[in-house]
Amino acid sequence: MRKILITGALGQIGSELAVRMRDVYGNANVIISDLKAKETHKELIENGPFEVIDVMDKDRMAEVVDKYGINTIVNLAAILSATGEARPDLCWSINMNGLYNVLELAREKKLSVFTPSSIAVFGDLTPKDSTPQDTVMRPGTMYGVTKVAGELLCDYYFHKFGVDTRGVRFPGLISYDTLPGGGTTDYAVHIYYEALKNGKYSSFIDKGTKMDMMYMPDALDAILNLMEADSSRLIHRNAFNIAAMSFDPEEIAASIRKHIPGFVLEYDVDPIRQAIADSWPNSLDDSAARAEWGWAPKYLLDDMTKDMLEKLSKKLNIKI
Ligand code: NAD
Ligand code: AKB
Repeated sequence: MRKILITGALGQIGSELAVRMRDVYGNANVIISDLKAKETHKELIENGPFEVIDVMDKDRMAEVVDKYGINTIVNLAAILSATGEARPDLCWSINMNGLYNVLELAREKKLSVFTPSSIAVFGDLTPKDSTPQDTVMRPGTMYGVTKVAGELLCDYYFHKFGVDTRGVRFPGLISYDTLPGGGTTDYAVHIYYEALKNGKYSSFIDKGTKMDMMYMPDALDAILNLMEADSSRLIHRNAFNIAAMSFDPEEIAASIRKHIPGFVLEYDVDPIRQAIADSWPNSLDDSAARAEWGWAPKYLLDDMTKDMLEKLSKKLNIKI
């Protein structure tokens, strides 16, 4: 039976992954942790074990691993792309040293590790459309640098020490539970909140800028399915391209207008996040993930929009 520790568990992915994993593995077998408890996640914290862990503190992480007999770490503690450009020092420090501590613990205590990579591993020299699984990776952001280095470090720990490391390159993730934490793709979440609250949204990403995106239920399936996949079939174990949909701000707005016809999209482009978006692919080729562990997303743009608006209108108590 798995005993899982999730770091950075109160963030956008972790807050939903924890619920899903507790359904699958049992509440007592999924230990969630973050820098501190958050009032917004009271229910999640009270539903099962919660521990305060800073991933920079390896001894504290080891103490929790021993306390619960952890055999798997899902490492979600990180600084994302936009915050990473504002604080490159912090981004390097947490993304690299945090992961290093997790991998060292995994080596010492024979644990499995899942840690997500990102479309941010790619850069200006990468083919933009149908970006291949194995291609040029010269990212232009500190976040991207840490994600490429993280993929390589996970490969190293697998080949050198036999640590069972796995990961996917997530595109921008869209969800209604927890707001995203300082990324470039965050506009595609904010747009749904603003469409419901104000009927309009001012996008910091420009018209015509396509990026790969995914609805959170598919992202959670990806984590669970890859973690449970047959190890002998995994050639690209730490760095699978996975894709679901690709759109620009006008296309997501058109999808929202099917439910909120008067929705107005305006632009107030942020040059920093725009430059990041311009350096990322338009769409990924995910054939390796499909072949090696059966990856298949369920949500396309219109399915996601319908579900997002239904769920958010309940959460915000706003009728469409
Ligand atoms: P998030 O910013 O929403 O959450 C990160 C969490 O980590 C936060 O709760 C934060 O408090 C915590 N944290 C920060 N520093 C920490 C530290 N030193 N010790 C312990 N916890 C710390 O991020 P997310 O969107 O949930 O992303 C999780 C992982 O998935 C990251 O590795 C990210 O790069 C990757 N990813 C996310 C997306 C996305 O669109 N959300 C896309 C690609 C990859
Ligand atoms: C970000 O925009 O930084 C993240 C990512 C794609 O890694 N959502």
